[in-house]
Amino acid sequence: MSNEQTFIAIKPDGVQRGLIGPIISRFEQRGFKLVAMKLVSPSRELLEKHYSELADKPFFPGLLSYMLSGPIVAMVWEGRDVVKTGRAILGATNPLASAPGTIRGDYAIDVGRNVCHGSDSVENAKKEIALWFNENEIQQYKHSQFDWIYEKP
Ligand code: IDP
Ligand code: MG
Repeated sequence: MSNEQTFIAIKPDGVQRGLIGPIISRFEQRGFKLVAMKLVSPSRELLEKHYSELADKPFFPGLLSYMLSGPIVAMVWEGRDVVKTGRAILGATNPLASAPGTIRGDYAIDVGRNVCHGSDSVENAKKEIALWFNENEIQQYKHSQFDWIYEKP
């Protein structure tokens, strides 16, 4: 399927450190299609929902303060296998374990300042996209490069 979608976010440290362009470029240059993007300051309630699976973790309060510390670039990227491949582009959760060439492996050191977020499954991607975006914020268009990126639709 070339229309799989994932939720990718540039966290407050990524925005403040001038990494919006480089992070977007990695997804663009790989061939994925941007279908939604906004610079947002999410509410605590939204972030509690977004990270609900981590509510019991000792780092949860710190994670919420981190995510509330400045604006976030929220995006939806579309393309074949984009959920799994998006995670590979991001690198491991702990940047010290991320391979060079990944976003976290090139731009981050601490797990609590790992500059980006990406959905970890197709199911969670659907939930996260619905949490962060209204349906009318998701664009539908043909990517001009489509036939140069995919052998078969
Ligand atoms: P992921 O972002 O790679 O999917 P998750 O396990 O879902 O990783 O954790 C969500 C976020 O919580 C991480 O990206 C990171 O910012 C933060 N986090 C995870 N583990 C730790 C930790 O041990 N200390 C501090 N922050 C953590
Ligand atoms: Mg996660």
